[in-house]
Amino acid sequence: MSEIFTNIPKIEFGGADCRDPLKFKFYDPERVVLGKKMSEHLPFAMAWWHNLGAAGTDMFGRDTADKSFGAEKGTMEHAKAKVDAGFEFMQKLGIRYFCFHDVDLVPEADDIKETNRRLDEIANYIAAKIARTGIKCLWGTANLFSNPRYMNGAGSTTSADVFCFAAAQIKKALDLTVRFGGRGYVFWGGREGYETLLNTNMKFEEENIARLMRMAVEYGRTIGFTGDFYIEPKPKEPMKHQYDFDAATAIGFLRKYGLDGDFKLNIEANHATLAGHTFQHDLRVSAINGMLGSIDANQGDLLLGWDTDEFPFNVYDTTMCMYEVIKAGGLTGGFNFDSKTRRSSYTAEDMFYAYILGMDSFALGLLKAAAIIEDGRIDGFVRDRYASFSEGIGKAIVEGRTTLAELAERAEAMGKPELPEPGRQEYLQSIINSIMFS
Ligand code: XLS
Ligand code: NI
Ligand code: NI
Repeated sequence: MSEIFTNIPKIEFGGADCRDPLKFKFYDPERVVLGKKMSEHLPFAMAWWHNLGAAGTDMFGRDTADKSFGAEKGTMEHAKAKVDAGFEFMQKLGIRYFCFHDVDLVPEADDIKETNRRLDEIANYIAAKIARTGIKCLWGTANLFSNPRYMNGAGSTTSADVFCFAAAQIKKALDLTVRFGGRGYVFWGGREGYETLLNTNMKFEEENIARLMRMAVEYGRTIGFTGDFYIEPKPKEPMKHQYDFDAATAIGFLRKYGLDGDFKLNIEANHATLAGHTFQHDLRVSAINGMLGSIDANQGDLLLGWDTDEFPFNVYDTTMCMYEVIKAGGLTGGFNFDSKTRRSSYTAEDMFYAYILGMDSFALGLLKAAAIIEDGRIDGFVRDRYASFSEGIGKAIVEGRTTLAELAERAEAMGKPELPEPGRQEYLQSIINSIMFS
């Protein structure tokens, strides 16, 4: 196998002032931050579908990038060329994980038996690369949204036969995930939702999704999958209403159906913002519920209402993300770049520039989040803000030693409370800026 990205060297750390576009400015894998190497804080993953598949096609135009990697598209030679390109790409960037859908790996055949045979063939090829490089799978998943049979969803489909095909794809994708050493298995409910209640039994669809997930857990545990299952919430797109709207909704669903012991969440930045939240909000909701598992690292455009899957650039967001991750004690999963280059960034260099941007944005976010934590003013402020609950009546409330009537009596005796302490948002934001730009 010959080198594919011949004009790209191994990407090394160059430092913030370095002008070489093929060097990291902030990601220095060996650098120790809060007692851990950067590379351990940041288990990055390459998304097979965007990096090796997406070639710039949008609703209005065809491919701009050439992702043939020297082979004819739609063939097993091309599937293998993608493996070669992917592993070379990851090695050159020092990325240790990848994420995949079943049909990212091979061209899908009409008959599922043939698709599975192709998957076995490519799995042997990938397993050999894994053995040689030590690069592993972060998570796998089944694409249960592209094929026309999933027009009404997979778990939420109206057809029991289609439900069987969803089960078959999940079973195979779990086999592959285990074979590739995967840490997790993702359910993104691509079409698990609806367009109109005039034709939809919402309760039944949700129950069926839970049935499919329960069967997946049962099967996964019998084949030795010890990692986490993840739901990846998203409020809409492609469906108008998607059942896993956001972190809070997904957590409620998992608890309702008793799946919370086996599942955590995979939070995607762009999905959180589509749900009308900040990325940090959905990370916090996950973390305080013990459900923060993995992250799909990208960013959206707040002026656009869809999943633009841009490479992470906004360092305020990566900083607040890393602040949440550090406080949660790290991830059991990692940071998957569910991101694609813009349509006019169509060269191989652009693929590398994009990952350098994303990795640097998270490295910088890590450094700044560590600085915020070490500085202590933000954490101290939040802690002190609730001081009235540490003593007197506040303590009695927290410890459950009082009643509504007692509190009402106390309020009446006071007549009128003092205003709460100021929230000081602007002061706190200026602290963040002074840390960000020092
Ligand atoms: C789409 C999702 C998808 C999942 C994997 O919006 O982000 O790419 O991550 O199916
Ligand atoms: Ni995603
Ligand atoms: Ni997405």
